[in-house]
Amino acid sequence: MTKRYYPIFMLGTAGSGKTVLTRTLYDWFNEKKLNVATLNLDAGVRRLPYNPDIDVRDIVNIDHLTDKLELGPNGAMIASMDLIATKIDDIRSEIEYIEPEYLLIDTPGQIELFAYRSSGRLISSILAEEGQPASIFLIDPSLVLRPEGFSSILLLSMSVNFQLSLPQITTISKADIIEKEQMESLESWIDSPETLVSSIQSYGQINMSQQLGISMIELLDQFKSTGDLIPVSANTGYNIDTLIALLEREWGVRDDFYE
Ligand SMILES: Nc1nc2c(ncn2[C@@H]2O[C@H](COP(=O)(O)OP(=O)(O)OP(=O)(O)O)[C@@H](O)[C@H]2O)c(=O)[nH]1
Ligand SMILES: [Mg+2]
Repeated sequence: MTKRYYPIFMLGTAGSGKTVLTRTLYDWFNEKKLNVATLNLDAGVRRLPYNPDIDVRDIVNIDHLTDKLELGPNGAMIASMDLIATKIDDIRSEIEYIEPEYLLIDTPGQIELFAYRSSGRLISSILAEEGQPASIFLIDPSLVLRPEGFSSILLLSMSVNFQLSLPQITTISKADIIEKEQMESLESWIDSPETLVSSIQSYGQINMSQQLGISMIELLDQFKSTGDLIPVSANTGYNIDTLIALLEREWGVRDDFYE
């Protein structure tokens, strides 16, 4: 492994934009002439907008697995993750051969596969252990239209952080399609947990589920979960520099980013 090795894990719910962000960040590092590579961990993906340097589809053929084990699509993804975990030494050898300084790791759509099953956690810990890892958790804006959704997804992000123990930056993806009104709500929820609480309270008499929501928000506030939450757009490049600056902060400032 190179002395400086920064694995960056893309995490998030299905369709949140992990793959497109992998491509955008790859271009960003490449333009700065930094030594960057990509690793696709999604055995089920059909087409990628980047050309992965390392690709688990070379190890696992999801269609063969589905037929051989007579599995449904989710079962096949679980089996593929287990199979990848058994081949993790091959992936490590490929990384050692390529010697990237920055490795962008695109994870499969179903977050529970990667963050909650032991095979996913094993893969992440092995890829992280020899470098200075960071992770980006993407929140799909369509899931955070209401305060309940916003709090729940932040809790998911916190839970993933707890599972994987990776330094984590949380972003709201696809900022280019967030309507002005939604952005204003999001900004007010990010800036002040009290606004979130009052949005939940505004529904009328406090019932059990609202009380649960308020307790969740207090927990999120306690751990400063909205601290660095930023909207980004992989399509337009909006806030990508800020995202890199947050990654940089995890690693310690590096002058060559801005040469
Ligand atoms: N408008 C907009 N659309 C985006 C952006 N990023 C991703 N998308 C779209 O969102 C959809 C899902 O993007 P992906 O990058 O495949 O998401 P993913 O998280 O990798 O998806 P899975 O791996 O299937 O879970 C695609 O239709 C993308 O074109 C963005 O910044 N803006
Ligand atoms: Mg993807």
